[in-house]
Amino acid sequence: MAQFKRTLITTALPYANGPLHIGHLAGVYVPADIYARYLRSKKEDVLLIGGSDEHGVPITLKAKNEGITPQDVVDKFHNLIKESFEKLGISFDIYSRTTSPVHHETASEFFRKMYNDGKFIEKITEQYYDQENGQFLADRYITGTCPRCGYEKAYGDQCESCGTSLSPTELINPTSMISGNKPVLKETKHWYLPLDQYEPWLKKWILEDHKEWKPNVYGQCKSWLDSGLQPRAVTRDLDWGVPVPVEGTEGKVLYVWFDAPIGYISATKELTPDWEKYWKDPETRLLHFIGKDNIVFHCIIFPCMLKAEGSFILPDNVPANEFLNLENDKISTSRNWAVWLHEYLEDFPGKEDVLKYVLTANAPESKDNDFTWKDFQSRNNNELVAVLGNFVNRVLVLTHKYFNGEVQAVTQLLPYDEQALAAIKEIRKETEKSLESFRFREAQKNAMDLARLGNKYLADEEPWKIFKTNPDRVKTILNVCLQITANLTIVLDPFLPYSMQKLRSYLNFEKQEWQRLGESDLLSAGHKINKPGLLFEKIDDDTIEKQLQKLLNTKMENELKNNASQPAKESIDFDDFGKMDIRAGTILEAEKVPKTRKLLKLKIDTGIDKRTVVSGIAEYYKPEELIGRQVSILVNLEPKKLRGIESKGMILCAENADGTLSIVAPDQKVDNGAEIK
Ligand code: B3M
Ligand code: ZN
Repeated sequence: MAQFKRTLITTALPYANGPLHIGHLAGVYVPADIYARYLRSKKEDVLLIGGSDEHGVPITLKAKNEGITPQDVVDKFHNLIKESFEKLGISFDIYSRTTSPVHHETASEFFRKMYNDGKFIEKITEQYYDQENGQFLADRYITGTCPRCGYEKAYGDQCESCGTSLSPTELINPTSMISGNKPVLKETKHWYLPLDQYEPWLKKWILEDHKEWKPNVYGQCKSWLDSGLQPRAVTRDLDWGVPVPVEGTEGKVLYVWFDAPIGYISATKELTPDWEKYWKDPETRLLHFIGKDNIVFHCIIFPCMLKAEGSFILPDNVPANEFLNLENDKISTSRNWAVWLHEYLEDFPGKEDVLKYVLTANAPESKDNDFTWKDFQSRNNNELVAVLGNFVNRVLVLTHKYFNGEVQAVTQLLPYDEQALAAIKEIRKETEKSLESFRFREAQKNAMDLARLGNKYLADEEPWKIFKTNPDRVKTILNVCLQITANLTIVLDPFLPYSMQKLRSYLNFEKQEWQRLGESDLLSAGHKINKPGLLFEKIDDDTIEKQLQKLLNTKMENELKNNASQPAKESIDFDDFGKMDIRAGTILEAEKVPKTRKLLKLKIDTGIDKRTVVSGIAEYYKPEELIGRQVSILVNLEPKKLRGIESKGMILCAENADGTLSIVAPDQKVDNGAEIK
């Protein structure tokens, strides 16, 4: 790796049209934060850049649906997102937004430079247009059937079912999202970035010069490059976005994926007058933290933009993650299948680090991964509480108990003590190696090994058993344990920043730089520690049950929505209807059919006869409450044997979308045998 003077870390800008969920965190922000904190603790020059992506069609559609302006939408979510990040402790140097004036200027300037340098091609093409609304239908304003997989709700820019990126004219049966009408084709002029011209350069830059990129990233780039690149339109006919900074282009804006990555530059500009040093000096290492659906934009399109503009550096690495699932199901905003960050922060105050820890332990680094509440609970209880918390607590409590909270000088180091202290350096090496190669789950595991080591050392040495007979030995044991504890505050700080801050306050110990990790005299003899509190608390079953229940409710709501009403059946004539002989009848007897959950055996006076009917309503009615009730019964239905009982006719019921039943009966008492028609 070349020697770099500084690192600029960017994180994908979340769309400001919804709150953040654990998928965003695990994929992008938690790993980026760990890395930034690590570099800061090494006293390196590093910036962590974030912001909201506030343009794009989904935002305007949401505004339209809710009868508010796009600005209202982004204001609401930008603030919610920003605040949630702060509470979770994502240590952005700046969290900006793409509606900021600096961004509009920066993006315009970027486009203008490329335009003036002749880097675009201008094309007049036919695009879909909604005549009723007098509007071109860009990207998500249009839906239709995917030509690849047949999914009926594919968008104009992408099919979410098979993942292919599409252009609107490829859709079968295109429909306007605004009016529901079939759009017409109309000519319009746009500017295209000729990606095809950059293909040879990209092939060398990625496939040869960046073989070290993660296999999932490298592989995706390779398959894009292998299948050949096409020019891409970087402008749209829309009224929300950065206006195209060229005369005579009213009603056109920059494509959201053109302006959004420039947002990284704008945010840096807003942060520091020294921004050019981060973006133009080849000794800066630029890293993009993103999710896998953003790979093509950060590895191919944005680098082409940077290259074409000409004055900026290119990314050195793009450590993209795969997706996180939730309880074995794809996280989905529209299905509300997610753990929302703002809700987590409310439900689990003081447990910000726990979420980060679990998301890192399960990070979808090389393949999709699953978050489950049970795993969340067991990682908290069995790792954070039982290993880390337990070790630290015993060390601090024993130091108070035996030595009044004062660090004792080592009397004599035995081989086991030396071994334990030497292991800290090993752990440091391993943790660094994993961090430097963006393997954060492994890094966290390596760092936690120090707590495991401490726990084992303490359990092996059992100072409580020897204090009476050999207090000098206990001085050494606790000294070793306290040095391990002090080292923990360094090695775990990137992962568990709030908790390590707490631990430092228990130890009465200042924050240390990474370089000191491995020293065995971080706390000197005579140093007084404070009274400890609990670093972590157990999470009980009830708490987890509540979260699971919440998800279960979501699932049920979704099912209800999905089968809300059955579509109407084909029409019939009156004769068809007249064939059904439906009568009012009274239930005389009712009993459960043994060994069934749903069936009741009813004796009914139909006015014509007294007959037996078997009905599947046992889950909704108790036999005794049915006796004497009038019902509607289809009397000329072919008799049928159910569980050995001959059922003659059928009780009419209304069925809800969730399958629950309610008897349909005459509104007032009528004669048995009265015809229902
Ligand atoms: N807002 C897409 C996304 O959130 C997009 C990222 C922009 S990064 C410049 O997945
Ligand atoms: Zn498809």
